[in-house]
Order: sequence, then C-alpha cells, then structure tokens
Amino acid sequence: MAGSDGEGRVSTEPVKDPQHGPENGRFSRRGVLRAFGVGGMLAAAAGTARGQSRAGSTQGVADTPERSPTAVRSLNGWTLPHRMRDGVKEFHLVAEEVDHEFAPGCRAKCWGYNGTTPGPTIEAIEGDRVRIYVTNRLPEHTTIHWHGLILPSGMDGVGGVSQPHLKPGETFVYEFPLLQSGTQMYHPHADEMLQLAVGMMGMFIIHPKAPETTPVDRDFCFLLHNWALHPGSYRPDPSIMQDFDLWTFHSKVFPAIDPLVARSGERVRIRIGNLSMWNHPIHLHGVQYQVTGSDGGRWPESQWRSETTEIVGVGQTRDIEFVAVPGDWALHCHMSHHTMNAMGHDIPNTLGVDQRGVEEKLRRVLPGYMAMGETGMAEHGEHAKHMQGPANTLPMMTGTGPFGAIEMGGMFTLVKVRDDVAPGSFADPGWYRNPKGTVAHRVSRDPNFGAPVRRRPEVSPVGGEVPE
Ligand SMILES: [Cu+2]
Repeated sequence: MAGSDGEGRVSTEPVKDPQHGPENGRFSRRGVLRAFGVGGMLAAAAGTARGQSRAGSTQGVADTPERSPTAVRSLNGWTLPHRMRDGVKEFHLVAEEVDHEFAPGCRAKCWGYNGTTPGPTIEAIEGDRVRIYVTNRLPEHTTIHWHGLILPSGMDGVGGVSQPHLKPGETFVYEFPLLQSGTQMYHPHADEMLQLAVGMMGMFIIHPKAPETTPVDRDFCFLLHNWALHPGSYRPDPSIMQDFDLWTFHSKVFPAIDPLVARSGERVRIRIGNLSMWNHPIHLHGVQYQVTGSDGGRWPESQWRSETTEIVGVGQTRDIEFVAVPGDWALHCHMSHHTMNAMGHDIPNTLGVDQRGVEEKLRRVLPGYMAMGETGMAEHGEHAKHMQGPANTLPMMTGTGPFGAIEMGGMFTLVKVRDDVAPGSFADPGWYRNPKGTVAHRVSRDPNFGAPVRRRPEVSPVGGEVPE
C-alpha cells in the first residue's frame, strides 16, 4: 500500500468519541488536527477529546482556514476520530459484535464497528487522501465496500472480486483520495445479507472542498434500517425479507431516537441513507423542505425541489434542508407500519369483531392474554403500559406527550425548534409551549354537534348489506 506504514502504528482498540464533533460545531482541518493529532486518538478513546483538543500538534499539515463546514451530528451516533500521518487522514474501523439497545427494554447481539451499530460516521473533505485500517474481530470473514465512492477498483471492497476477504483476526488497509463530495455510506460486501441484517453499516460524509454557497447551521445524518428481532429473541434473523419487527433511524426506535434540535431561523440539513430492505418515504411536518443532494453531492440549486415527503430508496442517500420554524415537528417514515414496533403480521384482523367471552377462554391457556383491536389499535398503546409482553419486545406503539399518548414506534422522532436554543447546543428543550390560541381544542362532546354535510354511500342492491 502506497504511503502505508503497515499495521501497529494505529491503536487497535476501538476508538470511542462520545462527542459528536468539535466544540464549536465547526469542522476544520486545524480543529480536527488539534483534536485527534499526536496522542489525540488515545485522548479520544479516553473520552477526553474535548479537553485535549488544544494540546495536539499541527506539524506537517497545511491549514486551510477558509474551510469550515459544519460538523455532522450522527443521530444517536458518533464521528470516528482520525489522525494525520504524512498528509493522509488515517481512520481505524473494527468490525465486531456489539451489545445494542434499540430502546430501553429491547436489546440484541448485533454486529457493527468500534462498539456500535451503525458504525461511527467517517467525515472528511473532498481532496483528502484517506487511509482506513479495518480489523476483523468477527467470527467470519468480511470486507468493507465504500458505497458511492469513486476509487480504484482494488479499493472497492467486494470480497472475491476486488480483494481477498479479511479473515477473523486480520487487519487490512484501504487507501484512496476523495475525488467527490456528498453523503456516502460503508458496509460489508461479504456474506452481505447476513452482515447487513445484523447491523454492519455506517455513513461516510465528504464535505466539498469549496465553501458551500448556502451554508447550513446544523447538519444531521442517520441511516435507515430494518431488523427481524422476533419477540423473545436476542439475535436479528437475517433470513427475513419483508416482515421486520423493528424499523430504525440509526439503529434506534422511537422513543429512543434523539430529537433534532435547532434554533428558529437556522438552516438545517438532514442527510438520510438507506441500507434497509425497504424504500422509506421520509416525511417532515411544519415546513416544505428542499431536497438538495445525495451521494452525488450537493446538487446545483436549480435542481433543488420543494417536498414534504421524499422517498429514500434502498442503497440511496438524500439530503434535505429547511429553515427551522418554532415547534415540535414530527419527522418519520410515512409507511405506517414503519412507525410501529414489533407486531404480529400473521394475526387475523380483529377490527369490528366482538371478542367478549373469547378473552376469558384464552386466558385459561394463555395467562395475561388480552383481546384487543375491536375498535382500533389505540387501546393497545394504553394496555402496553401495564401488560407484560414477550421478553425483550417493545410495545407496538408507545410514547406520551404533553397531550397524551403518541402511539408511535420505529422510525419516528421530532424536530424541536425553539427561539432560545444556544448555538451548538443539542440538548432536548422539552415540549413546545404553543402560543396562546394556536392549539386545536374541543368545542363539543355531542356526536350530533352541528349540521355537517354527509353523503349516503352509493351501493347497488346486488350482494345485499354488509353484515355487522
Ligand atoms: Cu419506512
């Protein structure tokens, strides 16, 4: 490998950085050097990157003060520290099993990188040369494919095609220049169905070399994924193709997904990548966002388009941007099963079915059984609070807001915008306090209230009535 110093010079310990980026939220060559230069990776491993950030060395690397893109914040995730060696940005990924929590009450043995699924986000600048060590601590071979990156064929990471597999215990090195910018991803290209199904993936953000003409104040990213973690089990089932139990933003489900916090008037970008088995229409309330980019980079402004829902297809990334307006705004997949947690896909439809008597009979063989669904599923969210379900299984829908049950799960979180959010602060500001007179409210409890126009259903006499 040209320019490689071989193995042993980079810590083989997983490097964990609890911070999401530099303190000021900006991402500069100098700042990163200070944070993760000489000794910086060890400092980061000790969780003290911020405290050590001014002690590092900048020797041997030209500074480019005009470059100051906003550091990306990985939702519920983190950014992989790097160090400079001979003008090359060095990263070290460790493929390994991880004990992952989807939300309190639901965890599993998954596979990921450096202790997490997804793996840490790799962040760099167009024109950088990167050297990425990959250590395989899995029980089977793997590779990493740099999804969407323009690179030499031998660096593409397709096991058996572009390189030999990394056997357990081995470390390989990838090295290539970054010839593009945009929201990219990484994942294995070896035993791919299984390794993706158990969580092996990450984001690879490349900032453009030239400053962006319309800069953003906050830059979030997350990956979409699906999991077949059957009720009562602790290992995702890789053989499932459609009936998944968990739908995740960055491997978390509501209510464990971080809110996206911003100050009113700030320009916010959200970068979304999809390495799941479904396409996801991602819908944001409160604004018309602009779709501004993909793994092809930030598109020319003439190609931006206003949407409130954008499908992020499998293997695709999409960047959306908007100017933040005050409120608590839902951000979710619009496939309504994808905003639910585990549910039985094979159970009969009980909507409208009188289940009196059935419940008692079933309880004799299934203690705790609850008949439900006669009038809808909303009651399920209420019962789930006091009824014990199968082990390691989240309620299908959950969450409580200032006005009651939220009845969501899976791919759902909130964009929380306030006038008084401090620059660089991502702390959850709590629930939005609506200005007086701006909340929908009850005007009657009488079902015969008012005189709304209603139509009689037009039905032909053929076939008779719909039975009760
Ligand atoms: Cu979806």
